[in-house]
Amino acid sequence: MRIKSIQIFQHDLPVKNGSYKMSNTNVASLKSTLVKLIGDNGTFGWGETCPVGPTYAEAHAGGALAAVIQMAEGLVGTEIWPVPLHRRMDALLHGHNYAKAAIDIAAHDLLGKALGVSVSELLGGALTDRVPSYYSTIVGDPDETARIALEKTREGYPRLQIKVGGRPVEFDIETIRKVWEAVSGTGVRLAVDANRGMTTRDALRVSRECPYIPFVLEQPCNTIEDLQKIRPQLQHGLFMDENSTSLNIAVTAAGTGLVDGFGMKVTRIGGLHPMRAFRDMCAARNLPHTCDDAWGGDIIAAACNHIGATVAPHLSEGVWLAQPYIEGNYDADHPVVIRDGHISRPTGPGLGVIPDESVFGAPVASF
Ligand code: 0XW
Ligand code: MG
Repeated sequence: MRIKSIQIFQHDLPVKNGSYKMSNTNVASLKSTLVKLIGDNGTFGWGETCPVGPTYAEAHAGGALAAVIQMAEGLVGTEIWPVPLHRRMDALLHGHNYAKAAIDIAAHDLLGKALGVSVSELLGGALTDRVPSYYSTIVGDPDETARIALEKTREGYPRLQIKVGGRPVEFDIETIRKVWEAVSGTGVRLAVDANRGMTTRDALRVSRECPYIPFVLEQPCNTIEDLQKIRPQLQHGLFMDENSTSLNIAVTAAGTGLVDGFGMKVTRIGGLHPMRAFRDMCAARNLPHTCDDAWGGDIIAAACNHIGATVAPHLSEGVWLAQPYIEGNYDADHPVVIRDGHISRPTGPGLGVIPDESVFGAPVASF
C-alpha cells in the first residue's frame, strides 16, 4: 500500500481556564499540526503533533508545519509500512522527529483501518483496555498544589506529577512536603518534575531535604551532563524526559544505568514505530516509563493510549493527556477522555478516532 496524497492542517488548542505553567514555559494556546494520509486504496489515516510552546523542547509549531511540508511531496508514492516509511522520511529530512511522528501516527491509523485492527494490535497487542493516566499539576502555591493532589488522588489517578522549578527551591521543597502530607497512605505514586529548570545544586537539595518522601525526580536539570553529575548523590530515582530526544540517547541512558525510567513523548522519539522499540528496550531493562506527549488533541491522545495499552502494567507510568485542559473533541462520537484517572482504549480500527475535518478548516497544504 502506498501514499496517494497528503493533506496538512493546523488547528489552535487554547488552554481551558487560563494557562499551563511549567518551570520554563507558560502557554495559553497551542497550535497543533494535523496530517491526513490517503492510501492508494482510498483508506485514510490521521496524525498529529503539537509542541507545548517553543521552549519546552527543541520543537515549535511553525517548525512542525515546515518540516512536514519539506517531506510531503517526496512521500507521495512511498510504501506506508513503518520501516520503508521511516527510511524514506530520513532520506528526505535529517532529524525533526516531532514532525516525522505525525506522519508515522497517520500511517499506523491508515494501516489499522485497512487491516481492520486497532493500532495497539499493530503495536503487538493490548494488555489492558483501561490505561492508567497521571495528573500533572502546574508550578504553583504549595497549599493549593497539595489540595489538588488529594483531589486528583480521590478521583482515581494512580500517579501524580508535581511540577517544580524556575523559582526559589524552598517553595519546591515546601510543595513536595505538603503534597506528601496530603496523600501519604493513599498509595498514589509521585513524580517531581522540574522540566530542566533546576541547577544541580537545587536538585540535590530537593533530594537531600525530602529523603523520606517516595518520589522519582523527573528531568530536574537541563543537560545529560547535569544528570550524570547529580546521579551518584541522589536519594531518589531519576527519570529522563526532555533529554531523551532519540532512541539512541534513551538506549545509552538505560544501558549505562543513568536513569531509573523515562517520561517519554511519542512525538519526541519520532512516532509509534520508534516508540515500540523504546517500549521493548525498557522492558528488557525493567525500566518504567510513560507513553504520552507534550500537548495535542484526540489524535495524539489516541496514539498515546494505544501504545500505553501495550506496556507491561508493572512498567507503565501512565499516559498523560492534554484533554482536561482542552475544550471539545475532534471526534464527538469517540472522544478520548480520562475518567477516574484512567482512559478507555478506543475500540474502532486504527486509532479508533475519526476527526470531524470541518473543525480544522481548509488544509494549509496538499500534495
Ligand atoms: C506533563 N507533561 C506530559 C505535559 C507537559 O507538556 C509537560 C509534560 C512533562 O512530563 O514534562
Ligand atoms: Mg516531564
